[in-house]
This record gives sequence, structure tokens and C-alpha cells, in this order.
Amino acid sequence: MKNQELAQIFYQISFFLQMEGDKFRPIAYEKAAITLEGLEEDVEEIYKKGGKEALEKIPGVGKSIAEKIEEYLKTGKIKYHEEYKKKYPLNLEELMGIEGLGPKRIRVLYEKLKIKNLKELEKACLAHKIAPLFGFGEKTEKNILEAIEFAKRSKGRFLLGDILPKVKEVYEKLKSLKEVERVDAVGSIRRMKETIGDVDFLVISKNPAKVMDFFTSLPGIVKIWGKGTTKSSVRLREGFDMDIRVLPKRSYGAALQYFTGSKEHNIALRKIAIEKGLKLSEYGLFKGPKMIAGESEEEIYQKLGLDWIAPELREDRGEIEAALNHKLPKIIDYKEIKGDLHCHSKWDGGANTIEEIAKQAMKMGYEYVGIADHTKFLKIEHGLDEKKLKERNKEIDRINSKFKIQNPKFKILKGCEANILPDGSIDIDDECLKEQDFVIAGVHSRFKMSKEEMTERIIRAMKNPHVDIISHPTGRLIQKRDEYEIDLDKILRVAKETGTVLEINSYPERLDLNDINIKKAKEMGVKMVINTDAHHIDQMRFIEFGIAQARRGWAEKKDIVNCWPLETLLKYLKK
Ligand code: DGT
Ligand code: CA
Ligand code: CA
Repeated sequence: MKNQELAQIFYQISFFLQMEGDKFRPIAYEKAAITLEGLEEDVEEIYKKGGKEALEKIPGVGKSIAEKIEEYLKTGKIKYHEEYKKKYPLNLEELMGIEGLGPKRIRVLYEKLKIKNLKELEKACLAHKIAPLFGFGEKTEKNILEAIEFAKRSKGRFLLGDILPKVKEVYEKLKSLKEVERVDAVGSIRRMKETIGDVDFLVISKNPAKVMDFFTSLPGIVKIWGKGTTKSSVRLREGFDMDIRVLPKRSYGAALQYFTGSKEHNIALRKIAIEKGLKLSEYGLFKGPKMIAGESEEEIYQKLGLDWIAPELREDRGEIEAALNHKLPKIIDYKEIKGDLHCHSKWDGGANTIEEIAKQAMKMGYEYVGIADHTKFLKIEHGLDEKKLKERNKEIDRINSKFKIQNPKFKILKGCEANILPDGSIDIDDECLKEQDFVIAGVHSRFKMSKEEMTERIIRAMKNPHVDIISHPTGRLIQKRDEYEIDLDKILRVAKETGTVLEINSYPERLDLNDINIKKAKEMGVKMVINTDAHHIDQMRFIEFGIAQARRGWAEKKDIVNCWPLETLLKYLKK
């Protein structure tokens, strides 16, 4: 579908014309661009069916623009656009995104300083070449520099955990709108991918104009990229973009399927449709001209001979074949966790008391919660030594007996997150480890070791009979730090042999193990635990992100030890 490409070209023509001070033509091109962006039908189809005359019937498309669309469909280029690109060889995608830099200023910057892209712009700012230009000044230069930083940041992807609360807020607002019959967040958000490029909403509404007005005037919007009759796109102060599309009810399921993605999943699915002599698009599943499914996502999968596939699995990693053979995993549910085994209390410098953590856990419907304070090696984290751990355990006993009356089913478990020292030994003596209900061990120092050394280090810890769980096994921090050099296959084998549980750390920037490694672990029969690593009770909600990754890694109840009742869990840990 060429609609979007054409829209981008028309936005650029509009921009070039504005650079030259044209007053009216830019508006016409921008209008056409917005229409094309929101157009449901494929502009190429329209042209094939009705030629140039049909194009002219598209709102906002006149004779001259229709000719240019025709030219693009025939040659893949528009001469008018190409000539402007030659005249102004600028990276418009970059420069148009800078707040406070309009077409006129961009022209001055190009003509006076030969600035063509973001990098050159930044260099000029840092060399203070912008301020002396007529009509710019110190303040403008500073603002541009800030905008560059912002653009650089927002160019990347965003952590799911940072974005999801805001998405839910917008979702709730849209849902409460009386013009909205149904709303869904789709794309990578619905698949709960660890990072998000942009947020996509789909809506059913009899009054799309109202929905567009509402959406584009939400608080916190810093830029409206486009506002059409059925599609709009905005940027939020936080730096990420949100799209919305209003769809007819009859093809909502098809759109839900298409815009949930992933692209790879969709391509594989479309292939199956073709093999069956069908055509699948965001408008529906078609047999010839007849739509045979479209209103619900389930019927689309069903008509293709597949079981419905949970969004988290839609990455073309074998889910389609499994759905064809009715062998999809019964992945864990968001409500299936019975307890969090990795909470830091005030004892090691966390924000909350054990009692507060326990109360929060009960509020979340858990049957148990594990306190896993840091141990002595980690001095900056106020790690506890053997004596302190003993004292802390006394407090846990005391609180447990207090709660027993209120909630006999609930239990606080005694644990620690001990350190795996560079040689693979643990920084707390065995006697003390034995007294804990569970022991987590993790690498918190000397991250840069050779692959062999690091692998051996972790393996030695797993072979310690008191170590039950390895926390954040690969050590990666999303967008900050790579995994340690480790031989994960070897670690998984030893985990299986020793019955060591590997953690799925839910912290938004950790998500460690990640989805792919979770699937690997599951296939090898390694057990995992979904923990939050919360240092504050508010962070106990992070569990959702860990569960999401576990689902993306095909994990079932049998794979995740904290989906099990307390008794089963404790019996397993003692092994
Ligand atoms: P993101 O935004 O980078 O985190 O990832 P997505 O998956 O949300 O991607 P996005 O926003 O570009 O598009 C949303 C969905 O629309 C995507 O998951 C699948 C569908 N889609 C977008 N472009 C294409 C395409 O060229 N081909 C196919 N088959 N599907 C596409
Ligand atoms: Ca997206
Ligand atoms: Ca998108």
C-alpha cells in the first residue's frame, strides 16, 4: 500500500513550498497528505479501478495532485519532488522533527551554514554559529540544542514499563468517551514487547470526528503529526508517538489482527491465506470479492484453520505451526502468580518495612511473599551479614504470627539475595543460608569476565546446595548494558541438573531472562520464577512486565514455580 509513502512525499513538498514562502499551495499538499494517511482504501486500487478521475474524487486531491499520484504509481517518483530534493538536499525527516525549527529557518540554516541534517545542526549549535544569524539569537540556539537532545532520545525505542501506565491512562479516557464503542491498544503494546516504538490505538465509533478531536486535544501532547477523519497521530511530552484509527465494526477484527502484528507474524499468516486461495488484509479475510471473516479476530484465525493465538506469541517463532496443529502452549495468565519472591525491605535500604510489603502482597491477592534482602558483600546496598539476617528473620516470625490470625493462608518467606563472588562462592556462610526458606544468588560485581570464567562462576553458584534461584541471570540492562559474556546453553543444562530456578526479573530495564531465553529454558525443562526485585512496594506492580515476558517465552504454569501453591513450591526448593 503506497498511501503512506505518498503522504510523506506530499508533506515534504508542502514543506519545500513553505521554505520558499509560498502561501497557499503548502496547505493543499498538506491536506492531501493528511487524507492519504487516513485513507482506508489502497490508493493504488482506487487508481486501478477508476484511473485519474477516481483519484480526483478523494477529498483534498485535485487535478494537479492526482497527476502526481499517478506519476508516483507509474514511476515510483514524482519529478516535482525530486527537483526540490536536488535544490535542497536536506534530511527532512530529521529536521522537520525539531521543535521550533520551521521551514524558513531551515532554509536560512542551509543557505548560510550548509546545514543538511541533525548532526550538522548540533555541531553548529555547539560551535555557537547559530546565535549570530539574523533572526536567531542565543536563546533560539539553546532551544534548538535542547530540541536536538529530545529528538535524539525520542528517536529510539521506549521501555514498556515506562510507557504502559500512560497508555492505560489514555485507553481509559478513550473508553469513557460516549462516542467510543470499543477501543484497543494494539501493535507492540498489545504484544507486550520489552521496548515500544510507538503506540497504536484502534477504535469503533459512529462519530470519528469527535474521537479525533478528543484524541488530538489530550493533555500532554506536544505535537500533532496529523489529524484526519479516521486517523490521527500525536507526540506526547514523554517523547513517544501515539496513532489512532477509527474503523468500521465489520472489519474491526481484521484490523485488530493486522495492527497487532508483528509484521513477521502477519506475513506468515497472509501466506497461509494465499495457500487457501484467500486474501487477508486489515479489512478482512476475502474469498474473491466476498468477505468471509472480519468482525472478530477469532473468526479470522479460525477460518484460516488456526487456533486463536495470544498476542504475546505473535512473533513468528513457531506459534503459527503450533496453532495449525492445535498445539499452542497454555501460557500463564496475568492473574496466576501466587507470590513474589524478590522484595527488598527496609533492612537492606529498601523503602518499606516487611509488614508493609506483606500487606501490599495480600492486597495483590498473593498467598506468599519472599523477602530477599541483599547480603553483606554489597555494602552500598546495606547488605546484611549473618547476624543481621538472624535478627531480620525473627522479625519475619513475629509478623507471620501476627498475620496468622487475620489471614491464615498468607505467609512471609525468609530469603536473601546473596552475591556470587568472582570465584563462584557465596558471600554468606552455609549455616545461615540453611536457615532461609529460599536463597537467591546473583552477580553484582566484576561484570567483565571472560565467557568461560563467567559461566563457571555462575555454574559453581548453582551447584551450591543452598542456592535455589539465580537472579537476573544474564545481567543485561535494556539500552544500557549488554548481557555478560556467558554460555547460556551450558548454564541451562546445569540449572536443569541441579534443579536451580532461573529468575525472570520484572524490572522494566532488566526483563532478564528475556522472552527468547525463557523459551529456551522452558524447552530444556528448566524451572523459572517471576520476581519483581522491588525496592519499594509501588514496584511490586512490575510483576505484570515479567509475566508478559514469560508469556512471550511460551511459559506455562508448570514452568513457573511461583504459580504453584506454597507447599509445592517449598517442597521443590528443598530438593
Ligand atoms: P513498534 O511500534 O516498533 O514497537 O512495533 P509495532 O509492531 O507496533 O509496529 P508498528 O507500529 O509499525 O505497526 C503496528 C502493526 O501494524 C505491526 O505490528 C504490524 C502492522 N504493520 C505495520 N506495517 C506493516 C507492513 O508493512 N506489513 C505488515 N504485514 N504489517 C504491518
Ligand atoms: Ca507501534
Ligand atoms: Ca504505529
